[in-house]
Amino acid sequence: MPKNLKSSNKFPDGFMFGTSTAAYQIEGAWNEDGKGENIWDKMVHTHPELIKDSANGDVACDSYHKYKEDVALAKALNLKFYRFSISWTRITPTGEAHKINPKGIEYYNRLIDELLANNIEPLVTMYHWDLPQYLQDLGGWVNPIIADYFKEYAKVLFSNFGDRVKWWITINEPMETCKGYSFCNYAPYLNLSNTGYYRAGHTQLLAHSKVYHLYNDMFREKQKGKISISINGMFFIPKNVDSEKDIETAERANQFERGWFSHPIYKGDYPPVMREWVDRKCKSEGRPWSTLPTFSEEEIKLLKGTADFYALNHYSTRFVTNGIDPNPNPNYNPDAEYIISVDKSWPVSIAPWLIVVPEGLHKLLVWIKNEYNNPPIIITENGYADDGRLNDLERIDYIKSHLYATLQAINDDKCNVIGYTCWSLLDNFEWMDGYRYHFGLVNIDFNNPQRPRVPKASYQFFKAIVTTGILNDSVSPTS
Ligand code: GBH
Repeated sequence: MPKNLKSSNKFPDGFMFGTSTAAYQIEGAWNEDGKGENIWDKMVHTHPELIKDSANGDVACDSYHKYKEDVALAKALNLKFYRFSISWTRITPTGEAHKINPKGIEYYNRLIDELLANNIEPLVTMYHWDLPQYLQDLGGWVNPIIADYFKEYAKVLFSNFGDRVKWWITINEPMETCKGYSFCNYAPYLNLSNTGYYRAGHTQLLAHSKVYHLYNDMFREKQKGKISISINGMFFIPKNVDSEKDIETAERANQFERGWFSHPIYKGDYPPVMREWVDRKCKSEGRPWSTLPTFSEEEIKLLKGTADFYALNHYSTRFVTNGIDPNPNPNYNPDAEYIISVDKSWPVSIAPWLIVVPEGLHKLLVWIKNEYNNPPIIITENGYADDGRLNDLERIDYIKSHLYATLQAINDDKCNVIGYTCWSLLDNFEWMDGYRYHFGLVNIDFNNPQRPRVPKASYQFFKAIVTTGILNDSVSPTS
């Protein structure tokens, strides 16, 4: 980070700041007030050994009971919006929309009203990885019928909350959902290899487009909201910038990582390079069909143009070179044939995958601008993991440098970034990593039944930026 900010240090008027969270990671109350069982409930209870320290989200931050405290913390930060997700099985315990749980509707009504009473806009994720167990038993996301269940669920949400919710995310990080079907990274913890991986993605894309059209057809005129899907991933940069091969490989890696879900939504179909590589590989393996499903002409038409803004979740960056990794990281799709590496100078957080490369965010924002015709972008997640310490200077550095990268993209490259969301307001349940990694601006002691909330140094730091819209000298980069 340069000492003197060359780029203007002021965010554009109207730039929106928020924080982000997800139902299973904070709510707790896993079986209260009629909530049904979802795939995370099921996995943590039947296979606790899969989660670090056998932790679970049964209580988590207890936000189901303490949501007013969370909103007060958001209010004191001067946030414009608060991103949270709705627990599908609180609304419909089995995932079937003809069986609604009124207490679930009441909970989110109270939360939304509390936010609005404090002048904070809700930005609502419909699905953040907690599929109803009943729908999983039907096959989960590899079964195309789940797209219709999702649409019916979305109809319940628009009908009940759309009068007050104007920002919607259909699905959080569809690529990560797929890893739960192929690489055993998350619930439902299946290993269906690339067939499961791509099928789960296909159904999610169709589910997203159905919900987008449902909104257009039945709700948009009256409710006037905006809808997108939060797309995540590493950014890949060529290891050797002078190598044509590395440049081509990085582009292919980015298409497999991010184009997989963005290309259908912005251009109508899977990225050509992905189609070509997966089909060729499947053919060489002697498979009768490609593991990457195909969309019908009609589906392509329905997919194209189904994002009102680009919702980007981003944490880290990698170098790539061409080739087949002799020690493949099971989290990366082998079909894309690239080898990842890192620069030794890049700081590593407590979470080994979260390596700090702010210039990656800058480059990624420019990539999105060029690839998808300069869409409005909201960064719907960005944040840093540590051990939960209150004097969290590394988190401050991370946020500072990533906000500076965002300013560079806006000022120097005219990227249309309209919002930034910090993951997360509170320390929370970090999926397979249990409570080892903390991402909050606010600390929670998970051994204390009261789950006391204690703001960290980064909370005060973020508050100053949110309040002034300026990344000013007192918060200028330190390194
Ligand atoms: C987000 O996912 C989630 O939306 C959120 O729920 C979560 O709490 C937050 O980030 C923080 O993790 O380099 O091979 O080890 C981030 C998803 C998790 C994807 C880590 C990449 C590492 C792959 N990322 N994963 S690897």
